[in-house]
Amino acid sequence: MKAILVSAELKSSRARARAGASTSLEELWRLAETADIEPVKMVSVRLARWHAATFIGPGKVREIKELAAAEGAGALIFDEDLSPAQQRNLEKETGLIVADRTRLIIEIFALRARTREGILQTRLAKFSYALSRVAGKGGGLDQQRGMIGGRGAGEKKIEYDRRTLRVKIAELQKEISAIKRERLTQRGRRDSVPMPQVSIVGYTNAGKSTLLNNLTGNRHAIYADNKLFATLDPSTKRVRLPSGGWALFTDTVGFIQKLPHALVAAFRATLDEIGYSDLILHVHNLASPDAKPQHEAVKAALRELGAREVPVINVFNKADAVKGGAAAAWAPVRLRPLLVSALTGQGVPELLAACEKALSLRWGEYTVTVPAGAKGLIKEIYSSCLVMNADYSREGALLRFKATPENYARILKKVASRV
Ligand SMILES: Nc1nc2c(ncn2[C@@H]2O[C@H](COP(=O)(O)OP(=O)(O)OP(=O)(O)O)[C@@H](O)[C@H]2O)c(=O)[nH]1
Ligand SMILES: [Mg+2]
Repeated sequence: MKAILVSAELKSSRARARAGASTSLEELWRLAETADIEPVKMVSVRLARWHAATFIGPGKVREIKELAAAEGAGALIFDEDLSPAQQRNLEKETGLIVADRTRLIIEIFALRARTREGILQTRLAKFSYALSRVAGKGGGLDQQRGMIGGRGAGEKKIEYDRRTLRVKIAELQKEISAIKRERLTQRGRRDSVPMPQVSIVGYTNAGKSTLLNNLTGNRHAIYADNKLFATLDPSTKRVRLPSGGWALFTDTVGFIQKLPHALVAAFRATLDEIGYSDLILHVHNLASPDAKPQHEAVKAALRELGAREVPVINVFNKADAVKGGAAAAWAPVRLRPLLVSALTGQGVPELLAACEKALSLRWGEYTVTVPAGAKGLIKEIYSSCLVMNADYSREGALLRFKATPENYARILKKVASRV
């Protein structure tokens, strides 16, 4: 279906806000394409004031309706959130389907989710969004009628809708936490050796999945594509660090400006794990002219998730796609530029070295004598620690290694049970 994209701003808004609106509208264009909608025109309207009934006012509604007819468009998509009443009024007056950015993003998530957890989370976001739309006071006509003569039919229906949605939301939340628990115990079983956890985060399309594919040496391990929200479901891979130890890297859903709150809340079960990781890799797309606002949007999302305590390494990806100076124009890049290309592999060894260094800040140096015959335990130490020296004798192996204090405590316990 063809669609016209609309963004609105007040004439009094500052120039910088206006520049932001135009890139936001371009992003909306890509979002529409991702949802298999064919955008045909972008319209920015500047208003003296907001209009309660139709958001943009009768004059602009008429103009856009004519434009849609001329372009053969069947839908209008607004960059700003519309109230349920505004959406209804606009649909009535134009005869077109009217949606907003939030609804579009939720639809894309619904198209993209593959795992059971992702599908349930998207459904949860849909219901929460719907609930926020029936919960508003003074919204529909029916509701107003209900308010005059006691509990009218409209009000009863809204009460009913609200209750049904709440029940569904509670059911979904229960199911999601059950899946999360299951996932965590499975992972716990699989990785009885505690490895450091690294979360890869960043704006959608920054190259997170491509980077993890590069790190694992398998270009097709995770689906990566030039689409927004190509990957929604988290995947965790084992990655070898330069000195031989292993770490678990997790690629997850990307962020976007104005990410709907209902989605962040619904994906909480997945996103919370970022806050529990040992290190965050924040991947930036240097090839995007919006790298800086994207950086801010991701930082705001991390703050909202409460991941403030975790150390962050800023990674500037797609270095192959920018010519020399372009990257340096952006201030944070000058601080400590870790330029990489997930496509060509440029800068990846340096990135891994930086990860190891950051992770090893928590490591201590320990010496343990592993009794002879405990081959499995020695193997475990080699795979979860950084072994610096090993002396073998008849009594066993004297190992000097670096490890996290938790891992050392675990190893000591195992050694004690062998002697
Ligand atoms: N030129 C260039 N393109 C890259 C690089 N890394 C990724 N890309 C391309 O950028 C697009 C997005 O890459 P993804 O890895 O899917 O991005 P993502 O961050 O996982 O995106 P979402 O899953 O949508 O949030 C793909 O077309 C990649 O081929 C790079 O270093 N250089
Ligand atoms: Mg991805």
